[in-house]
Amino acid sequence: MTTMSLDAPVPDPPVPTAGGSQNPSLTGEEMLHDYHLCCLSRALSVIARREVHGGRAKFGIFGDGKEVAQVAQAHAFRPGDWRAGYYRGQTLMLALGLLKPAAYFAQLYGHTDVDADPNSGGRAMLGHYSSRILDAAGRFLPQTGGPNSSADLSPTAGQMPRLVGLALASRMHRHLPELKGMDAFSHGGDEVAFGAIGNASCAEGLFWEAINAIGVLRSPAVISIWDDGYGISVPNDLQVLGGDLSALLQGFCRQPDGVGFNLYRVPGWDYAQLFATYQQAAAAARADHTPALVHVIEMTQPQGHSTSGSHERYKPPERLAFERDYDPIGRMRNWLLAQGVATAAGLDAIETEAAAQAQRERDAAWARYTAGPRRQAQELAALLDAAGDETPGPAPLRQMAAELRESEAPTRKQLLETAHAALLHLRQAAESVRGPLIAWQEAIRARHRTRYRTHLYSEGEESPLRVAPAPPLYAADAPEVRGFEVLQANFDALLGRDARVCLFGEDVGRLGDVNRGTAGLQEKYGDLRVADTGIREATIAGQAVGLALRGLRPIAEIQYLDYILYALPTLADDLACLRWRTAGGHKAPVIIRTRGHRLEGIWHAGSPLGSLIDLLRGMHLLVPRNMTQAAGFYNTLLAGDDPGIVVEVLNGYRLPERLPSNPGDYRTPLGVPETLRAGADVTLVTYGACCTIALEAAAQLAAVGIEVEVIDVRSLLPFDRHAQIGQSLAKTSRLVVLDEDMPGGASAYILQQVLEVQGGYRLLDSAPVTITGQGHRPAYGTDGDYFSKPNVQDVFEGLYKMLHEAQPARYPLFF
Ligand SMILES: Cc1ncc(C[n+]2csc(CCOP(=O)(O)OP(=O)(O)O)c2C)c(N)n1
Ligand SMILES: [Mg+2]
Repeated sequence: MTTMSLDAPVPDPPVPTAGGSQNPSLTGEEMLHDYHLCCLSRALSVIARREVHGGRAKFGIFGDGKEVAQVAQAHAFRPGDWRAGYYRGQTLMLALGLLKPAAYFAQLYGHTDVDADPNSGGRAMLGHYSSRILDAAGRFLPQTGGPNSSADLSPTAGQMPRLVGLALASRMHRHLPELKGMDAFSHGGDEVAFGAIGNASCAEGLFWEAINAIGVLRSPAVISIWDDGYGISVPNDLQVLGGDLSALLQGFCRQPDGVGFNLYRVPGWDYAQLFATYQQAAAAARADHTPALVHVIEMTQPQGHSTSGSHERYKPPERLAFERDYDPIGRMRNWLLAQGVATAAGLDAIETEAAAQAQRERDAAWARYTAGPRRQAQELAALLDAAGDETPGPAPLRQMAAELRESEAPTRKQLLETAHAALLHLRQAAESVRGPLIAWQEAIRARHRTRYRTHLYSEGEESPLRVAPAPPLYAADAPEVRGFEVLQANFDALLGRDARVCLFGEDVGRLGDVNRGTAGLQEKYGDLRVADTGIREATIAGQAVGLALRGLRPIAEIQYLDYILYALPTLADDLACLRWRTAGGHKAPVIIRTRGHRLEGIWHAGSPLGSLIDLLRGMHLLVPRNMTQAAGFYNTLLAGDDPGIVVEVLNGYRLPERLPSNPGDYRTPLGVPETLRAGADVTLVTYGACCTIALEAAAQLAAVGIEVEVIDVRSLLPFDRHAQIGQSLAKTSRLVVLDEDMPGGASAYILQQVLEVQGGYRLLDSAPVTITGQGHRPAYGTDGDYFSKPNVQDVFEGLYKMLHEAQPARYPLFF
């Protein structure tokens, strides 16, 4: 192992040797167990590749070439520690006892039974590992009894932002006395978060943003870079400046004052050095929260990058020769022999047994995976035979039944296509002939929906949809205050009553946020619970994800809605789909606080809600029109266990609102619109800052005899759960959607919900109308706003024209 300091030059890669390193402090038996795990893991990779090439699975990406480092690393884990890795992590997962070989194959096949594939319930392809951290009812299981793995994702470096929070949680548990007693999540902050990333993925911004944040936050992460020289076909010198990550990382090296990382560089085939490195790195991280970066060099990819392509096409012969020579398992074997830990015959026996075990596990997983569909194929075949007995021209049905009976591994797609073809053939047959087939088809479809559609949101007792709403209460002499003061009082109440709540973001701490919603709270609750962060939106989101996974209740601020785009990689790919992609195995009840809609110019007046609705399914997307509503949403979300975003109205912080007397307790319901003005002529649906515009326009329209019903939807995800808008249409028969997003943005979603989901089209007497922002970005200044965003006149004219069309004599055009 090479420990580097700032003034030491980066050493050359050590000259590889067959051995030479000291014996790790492990027994021979433990070392042979590790060797067995390496061989087993390799055999899994080899067999899995064969499965893909044999057509029994669709895609494979494996952990071969990374085995030895991971068995060595596993010894540094302690109960309560966390993993945030990527698709090469199978050996570590095996070594930690978090992955069973049969589960590996179940994921390869796409087995939707979570008992078979606990990583993802058949929803993610092979290589997306996680340990289940929730019970069947969706409540957190204790985390301190063993190691934990967060849930992998495909976008390279996407695991890094979450690592910030996983590591920071230890710091909070250690330093906040009010968190004592959360034994299910931490033992005094002793837990280390182990990250892993590929060499090429270190070219991603998320990597640098995350390690910078971890360094600043002095949090116990031990980050491994698995360096095999390539990112698919692109070598290191095209990935990172100079091609050497250790050299680039020098600036992160620990300083004499203790800030910074312990840096290590170690070959991926040197079991003894790897063991010693991880022992040292983890011990320092655990003791005083010093993070570490472990650059593991000279790793290999014996089978190439994945099943889609062969590395012989782009790796030069010398590199391929090197990879053969430095296969870590071969090197470990030689070392074990040189150390006298085992004989060649003993190691041969381990290799043979590991390969046989892998094959047995594969066979069992395949049998289990195919059993259900095969049984269903037999059922369908029997139904087709029965239908054939009742129909003239049964030959096509007999043929279909025969094919089903022969099929070794039918898919549900194949079964349902066959049922459809059979029903088409039987379309003239009697109901009694088709009925059993239709019933069978419906049953399969219903089960299918469960297989793939559940767990997008919380389905348990803690779902925020089950949280009872509660109104804000007002004392008779309740003062009118500025909007931000309503928020501030509410956050104060939340922080005061629940030690798990923490608030952080850019300028949130000392300044009390740019609009003063957290003013004075850092002084009261300390700089760990009300914290300033660097300008790093993706890792602000990731920090929240990691903290929430470890039982805390983060409210993370993205300073302006326009800048949420920088956080979207983490919000969309990690947070929003977390519960779904683990089939209910994980949750991270993060609250994102942000502010948006019209203020000034391109980057402070965006309202890209349509895009967010698309990307953030799995989160609740809330668009309150004032700060009391916003505070009520925070309270509802905190009482539930789903992630959500609250978009506060940027120009509302200084507007007067009455100060509720029950801060922290009033709760705005999710998916329940509020009618702001009753009217019988037109239903005007809107949200956020547009509510003010809508009410002004409605007042003007009332003056000419048009009564507008103004509905604030308040919550885009979920949307109007009780079809209140449809009820309004039953009265008015006319629908206008007012939205400052672009044409066809959130307004198109609202139309889809009202017209299609609620069946509102049946109630309409006029074509529905949308009044939206322009297709360009919002321009600067008063006039820029007027011509970019919908204004009161636009709304007046839009609604008036609608009524003019219906009753031209009564409403003559005058503009
Ligand atoms: C954001 C993103 N871009 C591109 C890809 C496609 N991709 C998958 S793996 C990979 C190479 C990663 O190389 P490296 O980080 O060195 O990891 P290795 O596979 O070599 O272990 C690429 C480009 C991706 N998954 N995510
Ligand atoms: Mg690589």
